[in-house]
Amino acid sequence: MVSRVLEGLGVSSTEYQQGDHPVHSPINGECIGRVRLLERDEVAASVARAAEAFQAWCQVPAPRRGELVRRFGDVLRQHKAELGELVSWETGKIQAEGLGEVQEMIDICDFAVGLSRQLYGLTIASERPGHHMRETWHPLGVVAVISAFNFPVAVWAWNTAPALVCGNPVVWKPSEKTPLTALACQALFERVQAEFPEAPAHLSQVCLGGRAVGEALADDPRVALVSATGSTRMGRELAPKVAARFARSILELGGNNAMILTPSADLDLAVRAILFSAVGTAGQRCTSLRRLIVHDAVREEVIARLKSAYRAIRIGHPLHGNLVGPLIDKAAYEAMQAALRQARDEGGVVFGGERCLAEEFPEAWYVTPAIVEMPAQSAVVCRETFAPILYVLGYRDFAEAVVLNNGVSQGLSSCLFSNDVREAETFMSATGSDCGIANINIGPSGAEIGGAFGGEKDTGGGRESGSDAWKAYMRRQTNTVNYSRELPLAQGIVFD
Ligand code: UN1
Repeated sequence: MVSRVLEGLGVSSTEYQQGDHPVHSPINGECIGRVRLLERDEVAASVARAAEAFQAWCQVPAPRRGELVRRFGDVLRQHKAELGELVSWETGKIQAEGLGEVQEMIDICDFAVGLSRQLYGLTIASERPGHHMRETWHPLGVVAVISAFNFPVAVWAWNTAPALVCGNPVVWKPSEKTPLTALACQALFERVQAEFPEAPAHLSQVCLGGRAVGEALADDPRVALVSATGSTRMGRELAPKVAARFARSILELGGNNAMILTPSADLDLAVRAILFSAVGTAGQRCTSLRRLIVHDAVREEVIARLKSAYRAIRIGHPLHGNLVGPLIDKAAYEAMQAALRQARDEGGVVFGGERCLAEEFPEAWYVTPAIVEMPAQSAVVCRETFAPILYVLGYRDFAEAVVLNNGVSQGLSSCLFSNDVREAETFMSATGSDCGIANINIGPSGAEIGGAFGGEKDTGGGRESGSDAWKAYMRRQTNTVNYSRELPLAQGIVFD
């Protein structure tokens, strides 16, 4: 099944069958491929090839670079169904979400194509007569992308489509848990690249591997930008390496996203939003809803409605019409159980959270999503556990709810359900949510590509995808041009 999809996408069996690193599908634990992981010293050769590609690619006009990305978007449209299915096999995402992820790739390609004709710089008024000032944006250099298992293809595309139109080659280290989707993306990309004589070889490369490969990319002086998505722990190790050589990083690390649910909210809408964001993707999005901060006046009702909605959720094979698929692996299941034990120790009351379908899928890790009523925002609530656990906290006044929202170390996404304009505007103001994303009357997950995506504090501060995130992939140059016959100095300095 998976081999048919892989071969249809252009991945050869030597690439996915001959390594010693097994790839297991979280759907049923089956081994769906064997890949070879690179050693640290093999990474240098890939970076060298990318550095050479940069010399040619940075000279191709940006709109022409955009044309290549446009074609890549077309090829993704043609292969959306197969690539989406492969995402499901490799991550356990349900079909709609696997397809959604490919759609996110298509969307960022479209965005980047437009961008390829809009890499605008400023003109700046000079204080000197006969002078012009302006700002120019130039290609940056080799971009390394390190991505996580949960969005195995979209996050690469968020970075790669803008990086390419900005004139940079990309070296990609996907998660060791999801190398097959990476090989498929690379095969599709190479198909498009073959149509572009001006596109140099090795414009896009995949370096399969673990931590050593990520470190080699972070340490290599030819890598100008490292865009890394993963845990806060990973970011803490990686960022100092990149900073030590004054290169750039874009960090998309942990989230611990909250919803404040107020008494004026539309509860029907809120319950649906909670369900998608807390339970969708089996709680394995960095934007998943993890904390529900609900006003005491509606708390009992909301919990009762949630419990009945949770009981009705169809859990099972993600390609068979269910709403929740498996966790990625046994370690994820164990981390979830450890969090639930700790929550109980900290006074939490747990609903759900058990393993299920173990007879049908003994090698896979399906769980019932958990709701945990907590007496306070204790240690376990402050930690990101990548599983469908929703901690519920009560509040009485709005200011207290905002303090709880901001009272964790992560700062990715947040949302407020309210029909009170004062609360909504306060939440989005300087004294409101401290997160990179603050939504009103929608959940914290499922962002569109048009906005800059990322967060503050332990989330790492990076922004990628939409808005002006492209600027991180280019170097800014300030130009001052004297078209006069004099040489006036700035600040009125006379030097003669
Ligand atoms: C992630 O989980 O790493 O906003 C990315 C969302 C998706 C991206 C999530 N567009 O939920």
